Amino acid sequence: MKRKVVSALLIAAMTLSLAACGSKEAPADTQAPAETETPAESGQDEEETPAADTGSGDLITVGYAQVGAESDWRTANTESFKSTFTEENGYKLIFDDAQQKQENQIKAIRSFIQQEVDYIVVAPVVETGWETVLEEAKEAGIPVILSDRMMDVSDDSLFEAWVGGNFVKEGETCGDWLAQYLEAAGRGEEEINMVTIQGTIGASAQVGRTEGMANKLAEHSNWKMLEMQSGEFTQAKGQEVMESFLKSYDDIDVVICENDNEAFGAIDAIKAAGKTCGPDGDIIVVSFDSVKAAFESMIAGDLNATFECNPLHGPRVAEIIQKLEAGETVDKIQYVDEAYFDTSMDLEAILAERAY
Ligand code: GYE
Repeated sequence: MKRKVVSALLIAAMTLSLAACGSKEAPADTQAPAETETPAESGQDEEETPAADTGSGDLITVGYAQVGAESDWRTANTESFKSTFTEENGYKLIFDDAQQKQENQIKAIRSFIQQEVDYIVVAPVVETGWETVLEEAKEAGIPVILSDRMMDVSDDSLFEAWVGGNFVKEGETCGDWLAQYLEAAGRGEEEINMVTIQGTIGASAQVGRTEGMANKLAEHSNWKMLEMQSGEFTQAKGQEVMESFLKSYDDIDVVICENDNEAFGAIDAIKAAGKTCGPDGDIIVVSFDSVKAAFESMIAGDLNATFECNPLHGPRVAEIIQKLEAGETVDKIQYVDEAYFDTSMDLEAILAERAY
């Protein structure tokens, strides 16, 4: 899909806000997230897995080209696919872990084509560079479904549908939260120095979250982004990047981590440098995903807030496949409802119900 098509769809969806996170204790002034236009089911509850029609005894073969195993989010996403696409549910899953390398994903897709799978599912590492291999899938007559991250392709007939999070919106929600948090702390007019530990450069989750935050930075002339560097969505790299930021700047007020695992690394680096973080600390730490460990980090007083990105795409992709099998049309772009969480909420109670 061309960037401008993606942008138009994002803008259309962004005019509608995110779904309410269900907590009664969200900061009063923070915009309550509301429903998106074509929301896929929110993933917090046990989701029903649409079962394949196994009347003929045939299994539907699905090749899943997964990004890697870089984060808790990714582990939950893999688990969602493995527990959905089971023989019991009428599927044969061929799972490939690309270790965060696009060339491995391209190889995996070619191998799925050779194996004549019924569907190819891709969580693309980065947005660009997919045309050739998608053309090959199209020529072989194999439908491709994208989940999690987007692809930037010129011809959107190269894939059937995409389901994932609204990353720009997540970044904007983060910026809005920060503005209100600083305001409530009497720091609304203060010069605020920020750094960003970005995700994998060129991944939709990185591109969108950075863009969303940049939109909010533009609204606050007293916010200064000192530096942005990629932490590759991993805890180890997040720690390394934060260590180098702390060496370069002694006046960081906020660190934006483009996923929770990077935040865990950043928190370790902050503590190792003899500084403190969290609601009572020197540095405000915010991140994206809202995995269980992020709740533990907020409860421990280290992380300030986390902006949700739902990884439970297995049942959503199965639903798309079932519709395609039945000859029905599917929504091309399907955003998932997402929330945010911060230390003003009853985190223990939310954690107890959390699916990932
Ligand atoms: O935020 C991160 C993972 O693409 C939304 O990838 C996903 C991101 C998620 O590694 O933790």
